[in-house]
Amino acid sequence: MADRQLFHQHDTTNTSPLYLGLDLSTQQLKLVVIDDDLRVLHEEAVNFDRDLPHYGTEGGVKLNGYQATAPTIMWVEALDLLLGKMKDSGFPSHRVAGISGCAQQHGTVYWKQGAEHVLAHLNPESLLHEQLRGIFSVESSPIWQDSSTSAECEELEVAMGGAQKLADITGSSAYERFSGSQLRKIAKARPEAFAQTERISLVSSFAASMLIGKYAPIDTADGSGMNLLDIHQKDWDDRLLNLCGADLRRKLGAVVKTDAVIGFIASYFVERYGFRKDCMVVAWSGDNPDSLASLNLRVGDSVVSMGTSDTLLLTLEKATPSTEGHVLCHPTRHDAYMAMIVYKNGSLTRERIRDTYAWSSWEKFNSLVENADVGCGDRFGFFFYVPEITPKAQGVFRFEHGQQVEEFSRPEINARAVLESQFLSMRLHARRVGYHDSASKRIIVTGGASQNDAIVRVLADVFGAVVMRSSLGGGSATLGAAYRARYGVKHASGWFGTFEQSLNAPGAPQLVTVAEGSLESYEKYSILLEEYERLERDVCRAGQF
Ligand code: ADP
Ligand code: XUL
Repeated sequence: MADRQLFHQHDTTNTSPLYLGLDLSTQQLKLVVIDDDLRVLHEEAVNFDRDLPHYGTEGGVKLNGYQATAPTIMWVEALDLLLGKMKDSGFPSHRVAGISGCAQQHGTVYWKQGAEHVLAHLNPESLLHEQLRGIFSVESSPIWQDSSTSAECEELEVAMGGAQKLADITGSSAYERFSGSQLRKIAKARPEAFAQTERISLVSSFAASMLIGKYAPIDTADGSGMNLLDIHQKDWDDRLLNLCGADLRRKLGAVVKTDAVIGFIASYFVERYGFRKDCMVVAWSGDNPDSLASLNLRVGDSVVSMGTSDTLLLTLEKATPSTEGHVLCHPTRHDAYMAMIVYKNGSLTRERIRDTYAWSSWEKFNSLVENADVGCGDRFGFFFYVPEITPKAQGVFRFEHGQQVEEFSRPEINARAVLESQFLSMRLHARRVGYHDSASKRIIVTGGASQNDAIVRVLADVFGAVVMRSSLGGGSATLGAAYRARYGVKHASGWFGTFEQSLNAPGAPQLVTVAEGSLESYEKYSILLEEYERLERDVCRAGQF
């Protein structure tokens, strides 16, 4: 995809604007460059395990029982590494008019007293991680894979009058990975570190803070993943703030709309990497909101993103939160909301089945999937290798004709069962966040695993859906960020169209049909879904954590 012209350092004649989208995801920091016609010109990435092995992460994470963290300073080092790669290839950073980004949701970053002063005086002669080392009052950021805050979640729900009451305000009942319970845990367990904290950022606003050389505000879409924001008022809820730590309104700062321009790029990046001084930075958001922003969707479309986590996303005209799934402020429409269901056992779980039963090859995994029958002959598998979010359960459970068994007799059953189970769960739980279950609807797939045709065919069959993929490939959250960067700059420069109108350009993504499920398969899976729902209830009892 790289445009050779783009890296001709001496081509000073071309001054047409470029926009950057970044994504600080679980496993990597990614970047995409687009032009004013929305054409993708270049993609780049830094992989945390491979490119920064001295931090010792696995899949970008450090796991310790139910705790999941990432070294905050690793993310800092990744930013210079990525921009350094771009500079070395001759990237014309002077043409970049706007940058935005997104990040894994819910994770938190704790800046020590005095940190903003350091951010405002970064020296371009030395690297960010050399200057920001020691600046974080909590050095390991809790991330979305953490499930160590069940006690705090219960306390929050009780204090607010129940799970539904909390969901009515914040869009979600209490979830372990959400920032509110994480803050409450740190405030209680590490009161000194909490007291020394000047500012708390989400991973998204933390990365944006480095780019603008001052604390960046949290945006309303990613802010909806904290159990602290009133999604109707689009402001913090003071009762929840008080429950989760002292002085939180000050420590979290104001929230902004996701399309806000939050500042110009800091001089560090101008001097070290050649960005122009008037390069605007648009608020960063969560990776799921930006996945939604990257697609030219029609009313009624759903998005299934299959990255490290699996998620199902929908646009909602009205917020009707329940105790399942999440309702977030919409990233590109001020009058709408976004529904989301999240699974921790996504790609890494599929990989584990592939490695155990298919010689670590997707090709072999796919032929196993295609050699098993629809419904696996009345067999179901629940593969919650890590504590699952939807539903809340852990462990591996296999059932044959309603009876629990240790192992299936044929490897192909495991390969198909993991996919059927993941997609039946999506179909079951999607109904509870506003998905109208019927055949022939459109599902747009994104994320690494969306490139796999066998996986996509099972999804189409389970939902009886027309499954479509963007013509621009799988990494759509990064692209959503780039589109928002372009829109934010245009809007700030006096263009008054909507975000959706801004996507009306020659390079906009085309949706291509990749699989069509039939009414017949939809009906078959409707019957299987009843059995699945019953077994899921048993699994939740047996796999409590
Ligand atoms: P992130 O959530 O980190 O942004 P990506 O969307 O880049 O993740 O997806 C990464 C995942 O995609 C990997 O963990 C890998 O298992 C999965 N993946 C990549 N290619 C395939 C494939 N051909 N089939 C199934 N899964 C794949
Ligand atoms: C969303 C969630 C995950 C992360 C992954 O609630 O926990 O999808 O955003 O990056």
